[in-house]
Amino acid sequence: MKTIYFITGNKGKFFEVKEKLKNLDITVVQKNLGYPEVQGVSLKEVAGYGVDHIKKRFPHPFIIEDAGLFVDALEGFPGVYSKYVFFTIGCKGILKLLEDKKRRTAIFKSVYAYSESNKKPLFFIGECIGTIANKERGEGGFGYDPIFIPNVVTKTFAEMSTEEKNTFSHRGKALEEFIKFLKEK
Ligand code: ITT
Repeated sequence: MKTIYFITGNKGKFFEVKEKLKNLDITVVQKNLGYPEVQGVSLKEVAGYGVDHIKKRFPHPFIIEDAGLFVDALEGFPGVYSKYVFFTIGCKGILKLLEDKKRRTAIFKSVYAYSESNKKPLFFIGECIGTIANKERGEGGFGYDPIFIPNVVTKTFAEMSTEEKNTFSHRGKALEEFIKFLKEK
C-alpha cells in the first residue's frame, strides 16, 4: 500500500482527507512539519512556495493544501488572509463585518499540491459557493464551518458529518480531482 504524507498542522483538514480517500489503496499520514506561508499571493502560489520549501527537506510523496474563505461583500476578504483573520477576529468578527450587509454570498476555495521527488508539483482545485449565516451554528468541523452554508442546502458545514461536508466542500471537490489523478496513474 502506498503512503502519501499530508503536511499540515490542521487536524480538521486531515480527518476530511482521510475520510475522502478511505476507499483507495493508499495510507494518508499527517506530518506537521510546518512551512512558510507567503502572504499576499494567490492560494496556488502559497502552495507552490510550500512545496519548494518542503521538498528540500522531505524525500517522500506528499500533499499540502492552502484554503481560504472569500466573502463577496468584503471584496474577497479574508481570502488569502483567512488563517490570520480566523485567529484574530474569528467567525464573530466576520459576522460583525457583515452585520448591515444584505449580500452574504461567499466562496470557499481549496488548492492541493501533490509532490513526488524529481517531478513538478501537480495542483488540484476545488470551490464551494455558499452564503454566510446570520449566526454561528453547529458543533462539527473547524474554522469558519459554523458560519458557512453551501448552496443547495440550509445547514452550515459545522452541522454536517465529515462525509456530508466532503460531498459539498471545496476540499471534497479538489480531492475528487486528486482521486481521478491517482486512479489514472
Ligand atoms: P495548514 O497547516 O494545512 O496550512 P491551516 O489551518 O493553516 O492549515 P489554511 O491556511 O489552508 O489552513 O486555511 C486558512 C484558514 O481557513 C484556516 O485557518 C481555517 O480556519 C480556514 N479554513 C480552511 N478550510 C476550511 C474549511 O473547510 N472549513 C472552515 N474553515 C476553513
